[in-house]
Amino acid sequence: MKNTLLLLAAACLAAACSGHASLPEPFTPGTEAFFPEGSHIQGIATSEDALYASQDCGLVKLSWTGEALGRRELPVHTGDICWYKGELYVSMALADNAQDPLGDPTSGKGQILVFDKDLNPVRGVDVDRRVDGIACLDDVLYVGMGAKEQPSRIPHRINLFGRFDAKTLEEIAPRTELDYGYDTRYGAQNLCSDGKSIYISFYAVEGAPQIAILDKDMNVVGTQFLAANQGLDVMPAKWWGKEGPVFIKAKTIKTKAPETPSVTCKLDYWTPSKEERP
Ligand SMILES: [Ca+2]
Repeated sequence: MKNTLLLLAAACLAAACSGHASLPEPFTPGTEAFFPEGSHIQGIATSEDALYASQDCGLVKLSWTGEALGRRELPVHTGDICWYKGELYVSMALADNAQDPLGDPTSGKGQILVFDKDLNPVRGVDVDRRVDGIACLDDVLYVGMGAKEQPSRIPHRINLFGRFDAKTLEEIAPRTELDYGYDTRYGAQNLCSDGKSIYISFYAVEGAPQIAILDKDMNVVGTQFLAANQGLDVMPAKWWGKEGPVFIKAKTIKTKAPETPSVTCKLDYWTPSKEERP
């Protein structure tokens, strides 16, 4: 009996040391989770307990088996999101679409809003530009601020990024004019971090890598080919493989029928290809 218990303990220890919890199955949530008249998915954020998604009109919370756990409507353009130390950070654009039908992200103002795990507002700060694309690394929020110069829908090389203290939301560094070597349309779409690097997904020009990989000082250290403009995040570390971080990306599934609009998304995993990892 004693030997059996010892063997059992050894087996449990080996399982704990070797590894990794099984990844949740890729899934497509039911359409009831989303705002049916909202936009495509703008961003996703992972916690161990839930998966969050944003549409232009608000936030959505899902279980890892795809159940709808809550929604919060927001009055202005809700962009990319990130989860950090138990809070959900949201990049917002305050542009007036009636006056700005082309949706140029270099006009208008922005906000960074913070919510608790149940989507209750906690704090926020105004920003002098629209913001979209948000990730946190070492208590610093990295935030996309669109193209440096208008009109940003025209292919351009320079996009602006800001850095903010995650707790106080104070801007703590000079803005970065980022050129990762390729033209982009609009600014950053999604930012995420594996705790070491920042991954930025762009609408890149044809043939260019869509992902720029930066170190914490915002130096470009690599690129990857992946179209992921509707939500990209790193899975919590308990689900990483031996090769390192596992990413999750969202692709919107949207019906266009005006009488029965609906939105959901297909969620899939992705791992950066080795040769292009920093
Ligand atoms: Ca993000």
